[in-house]
Amino acid sequence: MSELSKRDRVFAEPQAIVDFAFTAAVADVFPDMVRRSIPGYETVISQLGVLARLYAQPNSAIYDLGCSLGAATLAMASQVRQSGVTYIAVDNSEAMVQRCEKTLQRHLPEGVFQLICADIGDVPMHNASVIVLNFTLQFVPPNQRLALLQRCYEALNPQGILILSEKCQHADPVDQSLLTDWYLEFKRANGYSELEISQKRSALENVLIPDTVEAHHQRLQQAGFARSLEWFKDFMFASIVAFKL
Ligand code: GEK
Repeated sequence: MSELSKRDRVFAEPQAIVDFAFTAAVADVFPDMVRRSIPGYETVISQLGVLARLYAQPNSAIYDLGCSLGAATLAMASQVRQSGVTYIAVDNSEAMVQRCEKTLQRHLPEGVFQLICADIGDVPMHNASVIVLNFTLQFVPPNQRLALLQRCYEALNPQGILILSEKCQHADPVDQSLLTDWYLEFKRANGYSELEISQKRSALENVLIPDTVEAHHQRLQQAGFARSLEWFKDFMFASIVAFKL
């Protein structure tokens, strides 16, 4: 079995629950973890390539914020045809960045990408045509989210886009409860045990803080984006494209 297809057993054994972190143990099984935990993850990744292909501008930068192992960067780089595009992938987990570097080096020509191990709040951004926050904003403390989106907006060139994918919360409690039940069944169907599901849920409780889709649209507007459009939804996982005019 290749390193990329290792089975996620991070929460398989009973353990003292601490806040979830992107450790080496998580990075080692990450492709399996996201595939079995985020409905539609593979579809979102491949469509990021399609959207980047449409909106990338020649001689601009494409940012992948919270890049993990670089799946979004690779999908975009395989589709974009515009010349002079640089891919800037950022993550603050050393374990992720170490593994991501090997992958990007294997698949992309030298000089086409920069990989930065840092907090996305600290990375200067400019001349961007596409910025991706693929399931990352949900891990940023809520009181820092607007400032980050404002920085994304400032960094984008006119006609640039931000792609924001998130686990969302539903305002209606009945909808929220139905979707939660369906999502739990999705995890069971993907082979996670009740113990794995409940231990991971507790570990994520203070770390992954979801907003409603409406709150995302509102915040994007507040950050300056003229228009935002939800283009993907699978249970409570949604992806939005926000446009800078
Ligand atoms: C993918 N986008 O495969 N600064 C930098 N990185 C951060 C920060 C931060 N403040 N907060 C979290 N991260 C990826 C999947 S995973 C989503 C993204 C998930 C990083 C964190 O280290 C992790 O690698 C990533 O954001 C979130 O398309 O695991 O549900």
